[in-house]
Amino acid sequence: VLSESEWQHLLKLWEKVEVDPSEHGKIVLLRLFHDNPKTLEHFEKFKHLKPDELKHSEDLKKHGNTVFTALGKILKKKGHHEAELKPLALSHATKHKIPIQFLQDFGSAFSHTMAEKHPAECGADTQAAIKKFMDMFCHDMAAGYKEHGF
Ligand code: 89R
Repeated sequence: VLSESEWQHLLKLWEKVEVDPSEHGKIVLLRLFHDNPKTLEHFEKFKHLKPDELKHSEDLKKHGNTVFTALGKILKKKGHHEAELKPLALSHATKHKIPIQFLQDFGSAFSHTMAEKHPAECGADTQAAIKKFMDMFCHDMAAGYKEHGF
């Protein structure tokens, strides 16, 4: 469970992210594909692109926006995100078949990207809050996965 001050740190960071969610989403996804190339294999629309094409893909920006818009909606619920997570757990477990480990890798890529892009908003307190939030997200997604037998 996150404290009110931890949520406030995250919401303050998110104000920076929201200036350009597609660019933030793209950078985090590129980092994820680099750190764990298996994650890229799940994307029919990206897996055949060359590294340079991927880097400049408008479609990847679009997907970055999709992911970050969803993540922002979840974050703003400050833990009361059951309604938002339900469909996401369903699609990622049964349709996309994404292992929970990949969600954890996403959390690391997200945290590293934020520390790099927004050092002023990413002090030790905020970094700890990011980790807690991502752990909570993965834990709750895993519970949703279990309901669907994945
Ligand atoms: C894969 C994490 C995450 C991770 C996919 C992964 C794309 C929000 C991976 C398409 C794939 C593949 C698709 C299909 C997809 O379907 O619910 O169009 N994700 C779609 O062919 C996350 C996280 C969030 C998130 C969404 C939304 C959609 C979607 C919204 C569209 C609607 C739907 C966690 C931060 C594996 C590489 C909020 C990860 F690596 F992190 F585990 N998605 N996705 N995703 Fe995915």
